[in-house]
Amino acid sequence: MSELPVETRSILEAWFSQKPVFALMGEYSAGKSTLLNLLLGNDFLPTQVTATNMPVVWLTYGETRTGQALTRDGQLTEFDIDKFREAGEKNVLLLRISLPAEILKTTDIVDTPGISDPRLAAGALSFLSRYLDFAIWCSAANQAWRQSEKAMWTAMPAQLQANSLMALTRSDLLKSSDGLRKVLKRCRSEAGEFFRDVVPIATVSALAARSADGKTFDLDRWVASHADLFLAELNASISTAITACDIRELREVPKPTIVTPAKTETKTAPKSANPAAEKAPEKTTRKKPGGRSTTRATAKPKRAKTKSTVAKSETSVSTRVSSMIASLRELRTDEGQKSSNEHLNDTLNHLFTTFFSDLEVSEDHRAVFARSMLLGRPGDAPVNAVIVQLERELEDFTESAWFALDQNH
Ligand SMILES: Nc1nc2c(ncn2[C@@H]2O[C@H](COP(=O)(O)OP(=O)(O)OP(=O)(O)O)[C@@H](O)[C@H]2O)c(=O)[nH]1
Ligand SMILES: [Mg+2]
Repeated sequence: MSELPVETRSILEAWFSQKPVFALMGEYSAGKSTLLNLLLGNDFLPTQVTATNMPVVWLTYGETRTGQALTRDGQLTEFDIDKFREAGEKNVLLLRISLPAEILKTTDIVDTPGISDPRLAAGALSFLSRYLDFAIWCSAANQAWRQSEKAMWTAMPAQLQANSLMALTRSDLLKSSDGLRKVLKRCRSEAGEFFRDVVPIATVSALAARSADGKTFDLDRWVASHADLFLAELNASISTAITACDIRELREVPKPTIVTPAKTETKTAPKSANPAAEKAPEKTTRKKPGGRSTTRATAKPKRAKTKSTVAKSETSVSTRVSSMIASLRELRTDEGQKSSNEHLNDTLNHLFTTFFSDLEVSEDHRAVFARSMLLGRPGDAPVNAVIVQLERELEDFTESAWFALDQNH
């Protein structure tokens, strides 16, 4: 596909310069739009607006629902998003839609049409990759990481891959948690080098775990869908996208806050169903169009430099958790006085993903640990207070009766 005209590129550049942007990508019917609904927290879009025969849809924050169609030659035309089918015709490159969804205050999201022919996908989506911080590559867990997917994704630029996630969608269709573990292991081994991480998500179950108004949750179902792990990983990618921007001082973009159900209740009402939804700015001023940082998101996101890393496989879960507590104590001593909690956030991400990559860890442990880690995530709290809280969570976790029982199995 030929290079876009300069007018079109400068419009895309202007949009890209405002906020982090990530795309949902994957083959036909991989579950991209369903995942988008989960992230938006509401069915804001008319049905099928993101169906396969639609152009790329770029979602951004707006108090009211509005739509603009961008043609390849850089013409922008308003359209009624309830009549999106008409807008998708005629040389339209992408549709830009503003919606009042919390997550869009922090990041723009691009939904792409699923195309199973790698040659077509390369043409249809190649223009987009330079305007993305990362992508979530959706791959159906029951037939994950097919050759055609590999061909499409590995053609993407390495810097886009570095902070991207593979979402194993439809993970509920696998008959057992053992089945999921095997698929996860295979995908991490075969595709791990092309992604920051591979995470499962049973999107339909996660949607069902949340009430229609998005305010109450069936906690057990929510955790079983892996939604909390998935959202934590997504927030880590968004944080990296924000952090990697070297003009960060010019704007106050808060770290996304993970919102999870409260620990002690079985059903509760989190403040928001969305990641990255809290304390987001009403408007952002990253940089003028064309002034994008060149250092942004070019390197693989750093893993935290903890002094004691968590041992794998051969040690017991309790030893691993103790090691994590020790890591946190060291961090408390070394980092606690710093005003920035960036390093702590990195460390938590590291501990979190280390624990979850450990295939020896049982589902129950994962669920409890996920909650502990998420509750310990720093917001504006002083770093030391957050660490102390997290230490307590981990200690409670290892001292609980069921944990001891499980250890004796
Ligand atoms: N069981 C199950 N079904 C799912 C899940 N996620 C999506 N689906 C179903 O898969 C079908 C396709 O989902 P979509 O979200 O439209 O997929 P898509 O990738 O956007 O599809 P295209 O845009 O057409 O490429 C729908 O019937 C969804 O309900 C999941 O986690 N579990
Ligand atoms: Mg779709």
